[in-house]
Amino acid sequence: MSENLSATALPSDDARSFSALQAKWQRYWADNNTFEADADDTERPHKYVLAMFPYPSGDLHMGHAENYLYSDIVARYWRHRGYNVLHPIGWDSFGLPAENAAIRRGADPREWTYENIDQQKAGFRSYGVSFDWSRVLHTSDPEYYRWNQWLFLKLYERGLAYRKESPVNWCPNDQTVLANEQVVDGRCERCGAEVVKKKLTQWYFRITEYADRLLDDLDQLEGHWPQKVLQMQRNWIGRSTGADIDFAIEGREGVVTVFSTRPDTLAGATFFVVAPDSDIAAELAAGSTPEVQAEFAAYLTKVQKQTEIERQSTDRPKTGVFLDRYAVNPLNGERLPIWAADYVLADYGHGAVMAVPAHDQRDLDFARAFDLPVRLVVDTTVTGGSNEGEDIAALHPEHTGQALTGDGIMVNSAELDGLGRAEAIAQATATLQERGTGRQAKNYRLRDWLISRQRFWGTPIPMVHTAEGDVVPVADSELPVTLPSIDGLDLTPKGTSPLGAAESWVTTTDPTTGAPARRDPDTMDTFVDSSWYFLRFLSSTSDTVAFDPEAAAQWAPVDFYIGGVEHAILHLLYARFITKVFHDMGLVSFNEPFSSLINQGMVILDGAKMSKSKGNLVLFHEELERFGADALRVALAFAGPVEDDKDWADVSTTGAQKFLARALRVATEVTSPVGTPADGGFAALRHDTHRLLAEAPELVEQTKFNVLVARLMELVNHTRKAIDGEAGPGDPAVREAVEVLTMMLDLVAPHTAEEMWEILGHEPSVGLVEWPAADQTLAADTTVTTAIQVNGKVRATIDVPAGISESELESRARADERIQKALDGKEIVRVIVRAPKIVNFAVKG
Ligand code: ANZ
Repeated sequence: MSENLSATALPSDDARSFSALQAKWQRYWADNNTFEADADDTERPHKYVLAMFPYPSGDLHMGHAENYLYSDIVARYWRHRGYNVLHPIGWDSFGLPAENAAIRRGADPREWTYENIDQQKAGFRSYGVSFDWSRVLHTSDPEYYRWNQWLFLKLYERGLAYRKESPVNWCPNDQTVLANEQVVDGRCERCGAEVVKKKLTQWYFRITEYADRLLDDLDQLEGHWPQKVLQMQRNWIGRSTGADIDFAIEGREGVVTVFSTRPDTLAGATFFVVAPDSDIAAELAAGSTPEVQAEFAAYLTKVQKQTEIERQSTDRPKTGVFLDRYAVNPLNGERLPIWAADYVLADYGHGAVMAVPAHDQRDLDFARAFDLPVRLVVDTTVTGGSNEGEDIAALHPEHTGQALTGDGIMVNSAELDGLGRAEAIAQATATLQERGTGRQAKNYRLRDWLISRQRFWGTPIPMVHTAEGDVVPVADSELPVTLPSIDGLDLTPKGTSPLGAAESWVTTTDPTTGAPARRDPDTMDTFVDSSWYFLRFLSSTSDTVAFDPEAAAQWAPVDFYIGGVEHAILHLLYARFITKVFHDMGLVSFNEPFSSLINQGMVILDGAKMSKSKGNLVLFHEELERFGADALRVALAFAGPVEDDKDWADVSTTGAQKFLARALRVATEVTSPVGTPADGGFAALRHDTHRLLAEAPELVEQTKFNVLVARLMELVNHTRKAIDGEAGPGDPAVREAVEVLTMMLDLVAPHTAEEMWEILGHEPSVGLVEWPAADQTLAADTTVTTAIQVNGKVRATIDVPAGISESELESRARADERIQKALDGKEIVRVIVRAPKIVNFAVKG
């Protein structure tokens, strides 16, 4: 046995003894690489446990303490169940905060980033998290981002990475583009500045090609991911089904297509609307009168200042410009006046709509504002209709201002008359298809993923611009394209990438001809880095592959993934997309990266979110120093259900410390030798021990960590009583109870558990010891009825556990009110206890 700290430092309510104990075991784990996954062991079943990797924003905070505690509990649990467990850690270390900090300090983003990473690494070590430290990765290392570049080129080869000019979300403060996902309520997700639209040429990943699979495969995750996250993903992808319908335009060659979910209502179209900021609007206006051109230009300027949210909100007056042009209804040849109006968006569907005011509220509002006709084509008052039995004349939208969007039968629609909605849609689509003026279509809210950023601190895009204006890939052998030094570079945002000014870096040669060329100066969105990092952990040191498909077959997908709900859309959607691409490349056999997902709640203080600006931060390292890692871990685990927010004001770290001291003390009091069989030991305690063994797996697998801690506290109490009472410290059931307690305590308080294990006479590490199976007979909750007699006469009966001890039974009998009455004023001469059936008090007087 090595130095036995607890012998001298007990009782351990004193934080210093905990800190000595922490240092001892953290050194042991580091020296022995205790928690490395065994890459060569294919015998044992595998578990891949992962918490979303951290951004190195400074010291670890209480949110980290919570998140990585949970993944640690799960990782430790599966080791105790005999699994080969992978629980890796890395850093998502590219991104704007490092760059902004570097600009403020006039320093290199590398310095800030790697200093913070070192600090967080030390934090995790002193928190006792059982990571596999041999697989650490940092996305800002060339060894990592080289594979981002490889991924980019693979996507490019497959036609999934492309460049195009389009209106993009532009953050005027950060001076960079944002993906749609990074715009929240019209504002930059990072800095809160109002986002504007700007036309730029950018790189995109064609995620829309995977829209159907991204949507349909969510069904596989039902019951394994939070319902809320599944719904958010579904809404984000936003699939609509309907038809594309082609409209000819008078005085113009070719057609303009609209997407409609209601092709059945085509006969009810009374006008046509184009998005003011679409190419077609500009073209139609240009072909119109000078007055229209002027009015349109003024309107467009106004519209461009609006956010998408404003444009879509329904409670503002409708505005628009009549372009003095006409579209032709492909069904009946009717002329439809064309308007440009901001409620139609340029980048949804085709940026144009056929307006059916009777049955679409937005169109109706517009028609009423500009006095356009409203023609009813669905009668919703018929039997089975949405307004069954009402008067259709009274319901006419022209008068009520309420569009009739419900079900009914078709009217005023020639051959469709009399059909219900589904048949009418099918029939209308078939007719359009026959005539070659329409076809079935699906439409998505999901847009392609804009991945280029005009910033320094990210993965350089591995493409080269030739003198001829071609854009060609960097040869694979030339990877990585590493970031240059920042010497002489101005990183302040200017709207173009700072890399463009690194002349010697930008200057390169055309990989095929050797002619002078220039590197693409943009870097990748950091969500590219995190879209596949969980696979890199499988081969984090390889310089020949991004990840080894065989290792992926062994370990992936991730069995247990945990992180904040703020990643419900962005990160998870991108990771799902890239996984599907890898699947199509034949690199992985699965379609979904994360088999189960948990969103933990937040750690708050006095009901409010903690923040630096509010000055209500609870600092991780301060809590750690004051209470020790184990007490912090126990307090957090005990604080409530995983998904709930935890108010630090209600969390008892001192209570946790006391519990740990009690646990440690019972371990020191066990006197039976190692290996003593528990058979015949104190029955009540054996029952408690085996009931916990039977219950614990379900508690952990259902992430009810708080309940598990409560059970451990009970077992400590029961053991304490057994030691002090009838059983005594030498009873083999006491050793059994303390050993089981130690193996389970390891999930939440690993330092204390290691120490107890050693005190009990075992070799470390308890973290690798398999839990014994519960003896179901001992665990069973059988109760029997005991008769309590006074001088041989039954005065009461009580139900007790079959394995109850004699002392326990006697004290329960004494506690019974009826017995207390019967004994009142009498002297007890003798107590006869025959557990569990009879208690008899012999009394005098
Ligand atoms: C005619 C019609 C009649 C429509 C009717 C609806 C009801 P979701 O379900 O969100 O996909 N639309 C198409 N492109 C648009 C754009 N770029 N900007 C604004 N609105 C657009 O919505 C599809 C419906 O939204 C389409 O179906 C179209 O209006 C409109 F009784 O076509 B509908």
